[in-house]
Amino acid sequence: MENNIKIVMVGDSGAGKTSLIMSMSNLTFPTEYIPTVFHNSINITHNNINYTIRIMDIVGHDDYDPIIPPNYQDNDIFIFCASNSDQLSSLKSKWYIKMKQPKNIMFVHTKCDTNGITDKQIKEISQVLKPKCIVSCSSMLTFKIKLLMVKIIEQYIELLK
Ligand SMILES: Nc1nc2c(ncn2[C@@H]2O[C@H](COP(=O)(O)OP(=O)(O)OP(=O)(O)O)[C@@H](O)[C@H]2O)c(=O)[nH]1
Ligand SMILES: [Mg+2]
Repeated sequence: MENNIKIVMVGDSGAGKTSLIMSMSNLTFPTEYIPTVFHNSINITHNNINYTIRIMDIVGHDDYDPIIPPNYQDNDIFIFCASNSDQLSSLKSKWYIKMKQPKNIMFVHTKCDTNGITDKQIKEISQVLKPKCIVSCSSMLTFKIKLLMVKIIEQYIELLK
C-alpha cells in the first residue's frame, strides 16, 4: 500500500512555513529567504512503514491570491502556522475562511524559540480551528520537528480509519 500523506501549509508571509518544510526535509535550518509556492516531498519511515509526505507550500503574502490546491481532497491535512499574535489573528479571519474551513487541521506554533504566542492564545485559536493536534516547534533549533512529523503520520493513520 502506498502511504501518500498530503499536506497543505497555511499561514501569513513570515510565519515560517517554508523554513518548517526545509527543516522537516533536511533537519537543518535554511539561511536564505525563499518566498514560495512549491511542492515538496519527504520520505520517512515510522514503525517500519514507509511514508511519503507531500507538502504544498502556499505563499502567504497579500500580493498573491492564496490558492487552494486544485486537487484538494478531504483527507488532506492542513497545517496552520503562526508565530505571533498578528499571524494568529489572520489564521482565524483570513486563512480558515480562504481554505474553506477544513476539517483536518494541525496547529503549529512556529518559531517557538521567540515566545511569540502564549498558551492562552493557543487555547483561544483552538476553539475556532478545532485542530486535531497542536505542536510548538522551532525550525531554527530543529526543536520538536521530528515530533511534528510523527504527529502528521499519526493524523494520517487516524484519517484512514
Ligand atoms: N527565530 C526563528 N526564526 C525563524 C524560524 N523559522 C523561520 N524563521 C525566520 O522567519 C522568516 C520567515 O520564514 P519563511 O519560512 O520564509 O516564512 P513563510 O511562511 O514561508 O513566508 P512566505 O513564503 O512569504 O509565505 C525567515 O527570516 C526565517 O529565517 C524559527 O524557528 N525561529
Ligand atoms: Mg514561504
